[in-house]
Amino acid sequence: MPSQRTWRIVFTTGIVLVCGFLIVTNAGASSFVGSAESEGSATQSLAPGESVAPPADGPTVVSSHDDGELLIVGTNGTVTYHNTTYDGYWDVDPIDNDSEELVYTATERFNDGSCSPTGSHCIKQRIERLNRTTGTTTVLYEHVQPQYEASEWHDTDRINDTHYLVADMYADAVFMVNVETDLVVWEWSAQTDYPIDGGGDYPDDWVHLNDVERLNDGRIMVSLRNQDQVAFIDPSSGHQSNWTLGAEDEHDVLYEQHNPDFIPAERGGPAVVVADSEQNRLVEYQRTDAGNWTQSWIWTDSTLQWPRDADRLPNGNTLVTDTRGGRVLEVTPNGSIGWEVAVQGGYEAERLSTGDESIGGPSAESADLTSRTDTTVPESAGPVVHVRTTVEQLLPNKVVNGIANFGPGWLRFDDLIVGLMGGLLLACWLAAEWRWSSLSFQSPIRRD
Ligand SMILES: [Ca+2]
Ligand SMILES: [Ca+2]
Ligand SMILES: [Ca+2]
Ligand SMILES: [Ca+2]
Repeated sequence: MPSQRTWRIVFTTGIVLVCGFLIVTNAGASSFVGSAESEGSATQSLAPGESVAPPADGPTVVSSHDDGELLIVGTNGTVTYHNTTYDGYWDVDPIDNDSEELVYTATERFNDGSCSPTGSHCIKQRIERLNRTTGTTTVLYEHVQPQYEASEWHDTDRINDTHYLVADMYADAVFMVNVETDLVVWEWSAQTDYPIDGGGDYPDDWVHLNDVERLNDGRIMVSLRNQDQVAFIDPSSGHQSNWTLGAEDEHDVLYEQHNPDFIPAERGGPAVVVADSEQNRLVEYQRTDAGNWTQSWIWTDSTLQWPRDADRLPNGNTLVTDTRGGRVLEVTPNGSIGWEVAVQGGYEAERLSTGDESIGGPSAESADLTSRTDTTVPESAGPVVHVRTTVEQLLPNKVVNGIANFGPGWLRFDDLIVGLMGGLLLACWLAAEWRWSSLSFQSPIRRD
């Protein structure tokens, strides 16, 4: 039996190794531009203001709700704008082709009831406009709702100066509001066409309606994340079930997706490019003449984890927000990575000067994009990345992504596992010390 001294050396060594691992793997990470491992390149450790190569062809705006950040990264990787006013920043869009003006949704949670007449937990949903040259922000629309597990508005689609479509996460609905009069002029509720015993728990996080987009033909496309599908609504005749992409629990098509973008026939569609989040991949589906959807493109690599945005740019590149992979990257038509910047916990990104989302981008089929499904860790990656990725790939994606989402944005899966091992080691040490000591507990009550 090893002596107490030997056991103490073992415990001390174990805890020093755990601390050393956490320090080494997180060195260089800052709150918004941290470190990322990329295919075929060494680990980048970027501080705000450091540049990445090759340069992008325009500034990129990125939103995050992990730490509540809106930032703009210049063409050479320099952070030129950074705002942390609110708890969460979600969709951000350039206004038309004027990249000086942006519009975004931002949320602020109140747990003291100060924004609610009923005194309960509440959330302020805002649509704001930013002039990135002057830094001036203007609240266009503000709405207070009760706070649920997932109640933040994730997306708006600007129709014109006065009208906005809102993806109402709280009400599981989509509506168009006149932001000058505050009047809602049109609304579609998911309850009209979907049973409440599908999706997530009703009413807490039933649909998780996370994206809305008005198509050129006037139809509205919405993403019903918890139903694993993208739905099409005709404002006059209603839900078009023969257009639905995906189906509940058909995870080989879509699995709790984010940010679908419609590519119309004039740019090689109809097609929908989408971040298939729980499958750790980006996919595109092409609409056939027979009225079916067929997969026309797929892209993933060993780093991609819970992506939540994919914008097809006019040059055929795809701008990707890799939320838990910790980066925003650009995938080129031949499937390689053309540009990359390390961003922890991003929600979505826009390349300014290329328009809103995938507007102007060609379909994968018409641009003959090369797919990629290889998730082999590159030789150049360090041993920590090899071990982490191997463990992650052995577990279901939903488990790994769920654990990653449980902690703060910078916390990686391996940090959590190693941290838990460290905590267990410490608990064993304390238990052993108590057993070795002469301490004993006795009841404060004595019975004569
Ligand atoms: Ca956007
Ligand atoms: Ca939008
Ligand atoms: Ca979209
Ligand atoms: Ca985008």
